[in-house]
Amino acid sequence: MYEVIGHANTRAFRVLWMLEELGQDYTHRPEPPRSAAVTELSPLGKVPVLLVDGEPLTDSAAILTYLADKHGQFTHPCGTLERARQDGLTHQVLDELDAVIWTAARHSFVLPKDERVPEVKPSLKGEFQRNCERLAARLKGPFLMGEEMTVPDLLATHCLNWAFAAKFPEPDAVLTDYAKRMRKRPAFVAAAQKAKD
Ligand SMILES: N[C@@H](CCC(=O)N[C@@H](CS)C(=O)NCC(=O)O)C(=O)O
Repeated sequence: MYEVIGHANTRAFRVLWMLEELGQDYTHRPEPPRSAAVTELSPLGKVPVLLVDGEPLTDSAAILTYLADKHGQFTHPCGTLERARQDGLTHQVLDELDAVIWTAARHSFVLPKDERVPEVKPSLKGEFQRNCERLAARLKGPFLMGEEMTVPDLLATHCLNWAFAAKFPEPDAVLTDYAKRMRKRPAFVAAAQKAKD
């Protein structure tokens, strides 16, 4: 019933990890972004795409939220204050971590060569470090929301790993320890294996 489109070394990793956490069956098609197969399913040509009974869903945060709501795990219920706080954290991670690393990636290899401004990267690295401190200040327990792992934990851990691979400065001990703990989860390890297959 679920098919994940996009290589595990892209944001598709987030969806693979969530499906592993949920113990759901899925198939995986590691199609590259902007390929004909992806563009047919997603108007922007971006990955991940999740096919649910053949129906395409796009955007990793929307997909994780859908899966969490549908299976009643890794989320607070809709319409609660806790859910609004959880969604606030999701947006904080997207605005302050994802967007900053993505801008660095765009100016490294995504944009056409004549549109890249590599000089922006030191500024992005500084901004990322400050934003990590702001996220660490909101860490309430073993997970961002406290005792329960929720959608923003998957997004934040993925961003921290991505930043590490992109040679961004290491965040402070609080977030580094958090990311190390998250990476040890069996579902994370199973999803990471997909990147090596
Ligand atoms: N907000 C989207 C971003 C998706 C995205 O930009 N994916 C990258 C791969 S990680 C991509 O497909 N890039 C191709 C492009 O920008 O044209 C999400 O979280 O799914």
